Amino acid sequence: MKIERAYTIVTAPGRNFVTLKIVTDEGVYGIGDATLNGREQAVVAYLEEHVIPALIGRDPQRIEDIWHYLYRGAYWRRGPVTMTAIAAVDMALWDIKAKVAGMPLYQLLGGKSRERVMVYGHATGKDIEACLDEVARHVEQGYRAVRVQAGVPGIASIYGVAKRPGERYEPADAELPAEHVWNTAKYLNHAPKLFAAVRERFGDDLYVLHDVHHRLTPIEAARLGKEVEPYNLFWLEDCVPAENQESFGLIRQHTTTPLAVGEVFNSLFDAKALIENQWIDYIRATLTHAGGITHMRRLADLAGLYHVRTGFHGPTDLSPVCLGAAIHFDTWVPNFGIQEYMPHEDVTNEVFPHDYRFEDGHFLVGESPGHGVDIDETAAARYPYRRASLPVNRLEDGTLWHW
Ligand code: KDG
Ligand code: MG
Repeated sequence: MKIERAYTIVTAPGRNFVTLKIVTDEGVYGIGDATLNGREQAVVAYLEEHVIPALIGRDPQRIEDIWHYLYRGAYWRRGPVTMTAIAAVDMALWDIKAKVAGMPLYQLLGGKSRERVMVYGHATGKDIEACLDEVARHVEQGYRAVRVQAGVPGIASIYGVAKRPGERYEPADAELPAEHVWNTAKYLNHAPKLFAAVRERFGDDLYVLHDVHHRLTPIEAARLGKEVEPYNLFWLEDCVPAENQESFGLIRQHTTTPLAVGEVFNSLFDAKALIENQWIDYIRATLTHAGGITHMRRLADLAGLYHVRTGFHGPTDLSPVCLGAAIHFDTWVPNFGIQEYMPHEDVTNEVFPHDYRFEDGHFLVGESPGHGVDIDETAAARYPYRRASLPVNRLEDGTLWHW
């Protein structure tokens, strides 16, 4: 079997997505998600200029060799653009292998470790009351785990909270980055009140998560973690930027609040010290941005040795192709923790038909051969790419901060 053709499909059904399609001389094809939010065309160029020409004629069944060819062979290792491109190839090749084997992907990985995959949804509100109403809506829909984010008095716009209900909290239509203004003191004084209110109204059984989105220093994160211990969070996510893995060592000394990090990681090496020192509890890197199934399997195995569990990133800026493949991975991986789930818009689902199902706060994996997600190229062509940017964050004096 040989790779005959490969091409990228860029489409914006609700927001931008990049998909790589690899077609074999036997007519079997596979698809991989290559979406890097706000940097979509950089991955397209990397794939079209440097990766696709080197794939033509290769045996698509040699997934491991192709992975190393693209990783080591490039000389320039790692980085989000490179690793997203490699991930898309890897995901498409696993799709092909599973289709050829006539098996759903989870069977090739080693079979089911669980019957269903627990997810967490996003409850967001302009204030605590509005956020609680959103939590209630999720609980009614069967969610067992909910991420809570609420507006903070005195901060005009904040990560995870949309200006108006039903809107996105990160504008997908901003050609250039919107500017937000941040105040750590106001946030730190307010955040514990949100968790207290959630526990007060929903009791102890709900799994409660929160995303700090990289905004604190290590000692500030330590204070927050310690202060919110009575509310028993499932996790505190991205409490500091993670370039310094040692930061988590400092935070860990001060708090038993479980820590999650890694949605911007693109390789095992971003997480090696975090895992080996047991500074974190959940690793959030996911298939599309961290080298695909081949690499994430290694990362998850390393994590498992140190009691670190998976908690894959699953925002709407990853396509249903990533989510579908992730659900197979989650169904298999022994050290599964939780899967993030932000429902895609109907137009997105129309372009990406899939066989996974959401039911009662969980995903159920599909049984069709491959990863179970396809792309309708005719529908995709109706939604042309539009440049879109993530926001930036500044302190009140204008200093650029972490968004
Ligand atoms: O592209 C950036 C988003 O994926 C990110 O802001 C979402 O933090 C996020 C999350 O936890 O889903
Ligand atoms: Mg996050």
